[in-house]
Amino acid sequence: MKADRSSELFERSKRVIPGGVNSPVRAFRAVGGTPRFVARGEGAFIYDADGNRYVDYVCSWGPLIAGHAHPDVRRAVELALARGSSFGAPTAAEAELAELVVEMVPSVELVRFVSSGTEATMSALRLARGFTGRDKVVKFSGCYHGHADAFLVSAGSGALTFGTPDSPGVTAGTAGDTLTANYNDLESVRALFARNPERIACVIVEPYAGNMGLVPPEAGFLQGLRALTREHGALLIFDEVITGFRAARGGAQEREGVLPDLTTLGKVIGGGLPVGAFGGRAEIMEHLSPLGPVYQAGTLSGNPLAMAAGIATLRLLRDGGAYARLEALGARLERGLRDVFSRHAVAAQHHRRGSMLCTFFTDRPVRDLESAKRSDTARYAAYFHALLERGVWLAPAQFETAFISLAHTEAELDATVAAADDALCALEART
Ligand code: KE4
Repeated sequence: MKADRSSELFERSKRVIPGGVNSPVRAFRAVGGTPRFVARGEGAFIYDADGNRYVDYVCSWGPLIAGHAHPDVRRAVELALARGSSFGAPTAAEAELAELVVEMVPSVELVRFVSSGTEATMSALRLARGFTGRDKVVKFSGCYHGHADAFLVSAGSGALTFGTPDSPGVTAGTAGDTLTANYNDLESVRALFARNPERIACVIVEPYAGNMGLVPPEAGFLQGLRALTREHGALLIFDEVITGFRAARGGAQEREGVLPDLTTLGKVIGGGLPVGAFGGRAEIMEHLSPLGPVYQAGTLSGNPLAMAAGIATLRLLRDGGAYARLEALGARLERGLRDVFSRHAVAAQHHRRGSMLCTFFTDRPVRDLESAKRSDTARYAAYFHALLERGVWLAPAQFETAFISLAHTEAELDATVAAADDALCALEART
């Protein structure tokens, strides 16, 4: 496929934007090659600057669960825009979207809107610290919660006491308050609580880890976190920025039957416009300014255009069989890919929860970051490009998750399976 126009745009962007992109993963560095510049999206498809059409499984990294340019979302945003784009004052739309969130997400009694998932998780952490009066937080290796300093930390040498910065610019002081446990390993969490008695404010976890590839929780893991945090007086935060309104109507907490104290949301809640949110039990949320002492604010929080897109999207999900449809589509694609990979005798682990799925190129089980890292990322990169050449756009990195939307039909999924079959043939021919 031609990529001349994308190449030109990439060169032009690199002259004025670091790396030519506004978010690193878009630069294709994990898979190599020229990042495709997108001209437009329509339903399950995106079209790049050279006019090539792709079945889209990035879906803007999750938000486009209804597909690109959905007519209901377009109409809602156009109507809102005609009334003005931002007021810096409360609007009815914010109450309406908040009512939908409270209705759909089991553990949320009050919710505050922000403009990104990072803002949501950053604010939830501050609220947990303010509510408990404790400083330390626990996260998991391989889980990503946005780019706030507290989260860009990995297990330090004294893993049970200090974190070390994952990025320059994160101070040792900040990193020192972030403790890191292993996903699907309750013992690693128990040890942190034992080593830091009454100093841990919260444990934050992706209930389905979507940022080391898709790694689901093993039986009892989330329930164990719920028990441990309750036992030690710490809050449990589910980062449902990916799984919220995606894993189920009420997110992973509904599907798994585990209620956190706070939930962070993003992506789907904005239907493709910038919305993040954090919410939970009223007694916690009432510590937030202007009611309580924990400060949090935002110029464009609750932006009317973003609220309109979010309301239209959640309405499409709230009633009717959206999740049964997403489950059926996900199962069909998983079945097809498993069949193709086994016919080509390519060792892989296929993980799926609903309309989220991921293929790891490894013959061994993947249950945490260490095992995910055993995947053959070079093979994933070759598979990614072979599919891209065949009109299928997967995540341009092994440690991400693919998404299906309500705009995908059996035809697109079957075409994707056929493309994967052809791609694996081509890759075999090269070896
Ligand atoms: P944003 O600040 O990017 O809206 O959300 C941060 C965030 C928080 N929590 C979870 C579980 C997330 O997955 C994310 C962001 N996800 C990445 C994709 N893995 C966004 C894509 C990107 O960084 O460009």
